[in-house]
Amino acid sequence: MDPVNAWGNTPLITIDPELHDLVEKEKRRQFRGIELIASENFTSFAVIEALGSPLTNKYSEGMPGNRYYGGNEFIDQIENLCRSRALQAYRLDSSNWGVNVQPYSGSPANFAVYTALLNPHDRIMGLDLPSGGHLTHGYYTANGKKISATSIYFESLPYKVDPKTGYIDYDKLEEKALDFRPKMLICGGSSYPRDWDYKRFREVADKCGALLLCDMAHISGLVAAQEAADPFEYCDIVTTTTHKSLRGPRSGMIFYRKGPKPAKKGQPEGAVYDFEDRISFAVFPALQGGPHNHQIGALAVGLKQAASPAFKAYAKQVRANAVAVGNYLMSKDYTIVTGGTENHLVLWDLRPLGLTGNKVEKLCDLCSITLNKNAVFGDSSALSPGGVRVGTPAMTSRGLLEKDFEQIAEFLHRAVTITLNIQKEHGKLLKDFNKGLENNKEIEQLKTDVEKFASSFDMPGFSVADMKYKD
Ligand code: DSN
Repeated sequence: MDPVNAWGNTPLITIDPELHDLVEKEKRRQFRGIELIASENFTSFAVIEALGSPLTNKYSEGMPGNRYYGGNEFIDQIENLCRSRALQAYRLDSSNWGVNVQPYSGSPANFAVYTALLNPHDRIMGLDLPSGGHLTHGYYTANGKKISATSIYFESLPYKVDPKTGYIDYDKLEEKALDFRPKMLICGGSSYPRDWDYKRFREVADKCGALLLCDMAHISGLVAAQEAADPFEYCDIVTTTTHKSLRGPRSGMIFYRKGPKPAKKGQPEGAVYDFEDRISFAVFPALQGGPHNHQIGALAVGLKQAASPAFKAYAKQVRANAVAVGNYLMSKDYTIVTGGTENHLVLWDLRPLGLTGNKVEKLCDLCSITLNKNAVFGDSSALSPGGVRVGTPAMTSRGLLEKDFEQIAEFLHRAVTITLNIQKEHGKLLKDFNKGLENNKEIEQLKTDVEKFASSFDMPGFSVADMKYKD
């Protein structure tokens, strides 16, 4: 083979067997495990095909029709297709709403919104991380350590959930907001199992003159399928990732209002939204370079799939499956934050059992169940959170129904029982606890049962028959 073909057209397995082997191992892990991380999903073969396409080769700084590089006639069409599908997915009229599909993911999308619409040190309010909020909504620790860049460059004051009910305390939020007078109020979270009262957020935002941003990343698939309340009705800006419940590639989007502002007291007649130029300028050139065109192309495909009736059925099933997990765990007398769920996740408070999320996460990992430790309000340390988050989007993409999720909940019950037994026998200290994990027959049996169960379901995105490691 000539040098160009030898370098450029030889398959991965030949060029880099080491990396190929690791990809095959990861495919096996995904196929044989139970994936319960609430922010993860399995995307489709078509999306992966677009992600792995030569669209990755092209630079296209700027916006469609106005680029800093030549050769963008097809990239322009792809980005425009993606933008119009994004508006369609959320039933938005292009005269009132626009969308930027260039953010690399959710955190850059949020930071672009702040860069566009705030000045350094402006005040913002978002849901506190231990209450289920996201880092990028302004998190800093109880002793004032600024963790998120949002809290470094802006002044943030969190609102919280009611410690008794686990629901957002809207009255307290309003009281705090009227004192703090944020320039931006943020709704949306990472581990909040209930829907959002956007109307109430709007009222609070209006009372203190704040912009209202919704980060709908976790529930964007549910919103598209109308299986969750619609943030577009009340918010000024909506950001999202695209790989969670929306089931697309990893990427980010920013939706913004445009056109005339609704008439309001104290506002000049004929006022129009000025978000569009400010947001595109913040995404590029302020924060990002070339858009990732392979992501944008793949997102266009994911959005097309999300517009199908099958996606509506999927989103409905995601919620039904989360309810099934919550009900099963509560039937075993476990504590589920807010006593249930209205979306794709269940937040399991392990503190009444005397367990930490770390230990349960670790034990589940050993049994091929993937979930994550998660703070529960009232936790004193973010490093040792008191709960785990259980999400249903990924396994629902593999076709699992309520009865299958009851089986998953039964596996989780076994995992927690084993964790408790090990802690009782070996002690709470991690180094002692870890000894109980070695050569543990119950863990081995659970792993066998989990893998047998998981591998009986279909796998989107890649061919099981072609996998190098199947068992
Ligand atoms: N990492 C995501 C999550 O797990 O919720 C949020 O960015």
